[in-house]
Formats: sequence, C-alpha cells, structure tokens
Amino acid sequence: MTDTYTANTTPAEAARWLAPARSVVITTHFRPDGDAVGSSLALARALTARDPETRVELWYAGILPQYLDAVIGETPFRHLDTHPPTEADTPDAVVIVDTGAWSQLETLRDFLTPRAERTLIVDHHLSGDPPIADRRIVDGTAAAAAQLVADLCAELLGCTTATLPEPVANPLYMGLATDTGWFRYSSVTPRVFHLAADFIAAGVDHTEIFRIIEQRERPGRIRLFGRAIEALELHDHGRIALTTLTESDFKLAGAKPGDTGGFADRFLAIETVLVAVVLNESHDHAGEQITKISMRSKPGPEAIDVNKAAATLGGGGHARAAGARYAGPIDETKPLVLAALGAS
Ligand SMILES: [Mn+2]
Repeated sequence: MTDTYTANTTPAEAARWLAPARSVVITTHFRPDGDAVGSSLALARALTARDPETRVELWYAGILPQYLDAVIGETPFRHLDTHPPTEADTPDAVVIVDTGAWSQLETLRDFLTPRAERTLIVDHHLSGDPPIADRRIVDGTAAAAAQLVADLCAELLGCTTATLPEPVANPLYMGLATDTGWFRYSSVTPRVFHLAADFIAAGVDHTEIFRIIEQRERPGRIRLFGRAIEALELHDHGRIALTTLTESDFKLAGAKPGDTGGFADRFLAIETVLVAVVLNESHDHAGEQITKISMRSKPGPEAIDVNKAAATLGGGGHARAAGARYAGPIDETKPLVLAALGAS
C-alpha cells in the first residue's frame, strides 16, 4: 500500500474480491449527485443480479436529489441523516463510489475507520484519503465514477458493458450523462461516447432519463435562479462571474438548500467569462453560519484550474468543477475567492 491516491486494484480483481461477500454496504459522498446515485445503484443491482441472496444496502447522507424516488425502484437504501450506522451493521464488504475523501464522508467516519481492510473505493477524483480503504480503483481521467463502476459491473456479471442488464445500464447512463453535463464537458473522451452507446445498446431509454433529471424542476428553483441572475457581478475585466444567494433569497424564492445545482454552469454562457462562482449562505452540522463556494470554469488555453483555487480554500474537486466551504459570511468569503482565482 502506498499513501498516494492512485489505483491499487483492477475491476477484475475487485470483482473477484467482492463476489463472495454476503452483505455489502454501498455508499458515496455527502449530498449524492447523479453520478453518486447512478454508480451506487448500478453496483447494488449488479451484485443482486449476480446472486439474489446477497444483501445490499445503499447508504446516502445529506440532501437527496429530487429525482431519487423516480430512479431507485425496489433497491433498498438508507438515509443516514435519520438512520445512522449502528452496531448491528456488520457488512462483509463496503464500497464507496464517487469519492475517497473524509471531508465527503464525515457521517461515516466512525463506521469506516475500523473497516479499511474490507472497503473498496471506486472514484474518479484527483485527491482523496488512502487510509479509508485498502482497495482502490481510482482514475482521474474517467469522466464519471459510473465509467469505472461499469467495468466492475461487467466483471461481476461476466458480460460486456453493452450486454449489461438494462436496470444496471440505466443508472450508469444517468451517472455518465449528468457528470459530463450531458456529454458537453472537456472530460468527454471517445471512451465516454462508446460507453454511452453500449448503455443504449443494453436497452437504456436515454430520453426518459433526461426527462426525469432535467425536466422536473420546481418553480422555487427557477425563481432562485432568477435571484442569482439579479445578484450577478462581473470581476477581473469580465473574466469572473460571481453571484451570491443569501438564506433570505432561498426563503423568498421558495427554494430548498441544494437548489443551486447547475447555476454556476449557466453563467459560463457569458462570452468573456472564464470562471463562474456561486456563493451561498448555509449552516454546518453544528448550526454555524458557513458559505458554500461552487466554481466552474471553461476549458481552453486560458483555462482557470478551479481545483487549485478550491484547494487554497480548503476544498477540492476537478480542474473544471470544484467547491469549498468557508466558515464565515459571504462578505468575508468573496474577497478570498477572488484572490484564490487570481483576480486583478
Ligand atoms: Mn462523479
């Protein structure tokens, strides 16, 4: 074992290790997104398709996506916010998808710490904490965790990614599509399109997935976006778009925490903008006021690495999409973010 966050096992090896487990817990980062839900759901279904006797449970923490009920079906899941782990939880194996960082797994720290030897990470982030799991499938060039989980599912089921059962391919397509902004981001490679084609060959109804994810907005979220547009500021000769949302904005819009997903991306539509930032007021677990920082940047020769900027603020992510949390109000956070982005 090394202490760098790189792969130390392959999908084939990991499948051989996972196959004998009679009970498996699959979890992911706090506030699961489409890739987190899709990857975990697909793996759960692959394990039970392989052996219906395997007991699999999905564990999610934080606000859940509003489309979860439309995709989860009969697959058992537990919301850790109301049902934290107990001593009765003694799975043979634990799989963590789409993260490998303690900062994203706070609610499971006590559960995971003594279980590293039976834990597998499947992740496509650039950084993480190796002590969490003895086994890691990590590939920072993968566009989604779903891309890596697809290979693991195919190994488990002894098939190819084009012949996966439709209930497995369906959430994998969701993960791949949402993490690539519906196949628009710079992370999209030939492999991504080949995989998407495989999933459609496996029977996925991609227009139905688009409808479930993108065409079920609540009016409150659209009104909140209106307030984000109203508050838009341009900095650094128009290269930085920054907007702020206070708790009163959420209240007046009738929006919920977590309703800001995708907002930063929308401001990249401005021609001069290289990086877009959304700062929103929130509270941490202890009730202290914090500011959530979400950053997205455009690819190209002048591209701004938001992963680096987020790291200086105690956060992280990817070069084109990253975030952080600052223990203070928006007014204090804003100049720090602008400095981290090298605003002049
Ligand atoms: Mn992901």
